[in-house]
Amino acid sequence: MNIYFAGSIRGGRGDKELYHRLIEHLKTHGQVLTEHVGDHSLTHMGEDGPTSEWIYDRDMAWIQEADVVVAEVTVPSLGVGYEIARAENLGKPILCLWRNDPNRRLSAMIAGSRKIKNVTYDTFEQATQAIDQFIKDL
Ligand code: 6K6
Repeated sequence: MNIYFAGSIRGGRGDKELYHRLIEHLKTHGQVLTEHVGDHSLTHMGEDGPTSEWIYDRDMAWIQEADVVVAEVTVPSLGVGYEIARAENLGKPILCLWRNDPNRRLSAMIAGSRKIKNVTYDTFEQATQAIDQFIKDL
């Protein structure tokens, strides 16, 4: 199974360690096309070589190839929102993981979409359980 994992890069790298751990878990289910999203050395500038046009073309091609899209949406990111919308238009199954925070609310564009499986979690184990259930239900 090809898995497209989306997480914030230029939107902020505060959750990069979490992305890395989620990607390691996703790899038990298939090939993660976007392993770089959990790369510790990748900063919020997200610029270690390729141009934005190259990144865009490659990521859009990977979304087309993906069987599922899993996004960690706690750190707001224009790119992640764009990828989710593209995946919706392509009819891909989408899981969005949102870490519970009483002081913030997930965008209604994600929380309100009937095409997205949205899961709010507190612990890492809850997030991985949500992934396992999402893949089991495909
Ligand atoms: C080179 C090597 C590793 O990363 C780079 C350069 N940057 C990006 N490479 C690949 N995908 C990217 C890069 N920057 C953003 N994206 C895509 O947009 C990822 O798939 C993320 O899910 C999403 C993040 O968007 P922003 O708006 O937070 O950057």
